Amino acid sequence: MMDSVQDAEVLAENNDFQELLQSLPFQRGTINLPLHLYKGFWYFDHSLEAVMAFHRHFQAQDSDIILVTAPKSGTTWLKSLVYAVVHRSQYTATDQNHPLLTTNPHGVVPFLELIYRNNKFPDFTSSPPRILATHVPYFMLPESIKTSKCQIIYLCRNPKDIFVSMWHFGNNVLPKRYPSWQPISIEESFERFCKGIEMFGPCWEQALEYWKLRIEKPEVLFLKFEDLKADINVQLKRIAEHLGCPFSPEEENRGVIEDIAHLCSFQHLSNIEVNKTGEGSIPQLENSVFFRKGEVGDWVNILTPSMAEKLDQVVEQKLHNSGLTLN
Ligand code: PAP
Repeated sequence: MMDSVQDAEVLAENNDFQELLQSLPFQRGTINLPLHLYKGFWYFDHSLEAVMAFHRHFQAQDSDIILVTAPKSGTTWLKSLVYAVVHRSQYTATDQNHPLLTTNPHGVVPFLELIYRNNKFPDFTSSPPRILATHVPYFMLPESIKTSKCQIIYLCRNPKDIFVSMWHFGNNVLPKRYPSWQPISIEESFERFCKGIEMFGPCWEQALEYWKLRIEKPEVLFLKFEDLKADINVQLKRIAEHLGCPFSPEEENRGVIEDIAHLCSFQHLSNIEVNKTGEGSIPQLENSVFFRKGEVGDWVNILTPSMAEKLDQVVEQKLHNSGLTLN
């Protein structure tokens, strides 16, 4: 009975979605794939459909931990850090059986928009706390997340480094994945990025929304990639405190924080076999595509000074008087 009700709901949603899609502005984005504009943000058609199913059907639990990022802002790192912090009593960071030694971070913390891509009523069987990730703006999160006590961790990154990471990702991944994909010039790609036409973008609009929200919602912890790079131990303490599992003085003395920082470091994770040669943590992608340089300021190697200035201005105009800086 339940199945047939769900089938009917899925059918109706599919029809409504196709109608909606036809009505949305449509353009190729930063890495030259087609994107649709919905309520101020750009999505692939399949991502938008999944995001809408997630929005409608996800039932949050108070113990859930939701990680939110713009693509290429350090999602893989954040997933590994939060997983290691939350599960540290089960697996110490030096445990030879630690799941992060055999599974890519995207395999231990799944994206909600991927869970909902092929199934509008997925079975969430994992035991609490569930750690789940998404790239969506706050207003697209389901009501059940907004009204529950579940914790949200938002991670942002300098948009210039996001662009550069995205540019390399597109050039490395897309020719293999989509043989008909047409490369574009970096100038054209950059122009589109400055207009915010990137998957789940504009990233600065998303960051600003979560930045404002952190004041009224103590459930939101706001992190910056650059702060993680500058002092990972301090940020790990913030994460653990936010999640209600602060490091004890005894753990600090034993070096637990440093061990987690090392386990999840770019140097360590990127050299683990599963992350060098494994694939499929995100469908059709090699795990190695999530590890390139992991640095701050790599944009100087690819953006001209005038490009950098232009993007800084776009972002600064948007963030004006908000107290948030991303550059
Ligand atoms: P997403 O696009 O699926 O959200 P995300 O992890 O945000 O994944 O993107 C990969 C970026 O995170 C890469 O940045 P880069 O191109 O500037 O190098 C990748 O190198 C970086 N990254 C992945 N793991 C780590 C890590 N442990 N520490 C620092 N940076 C990392």
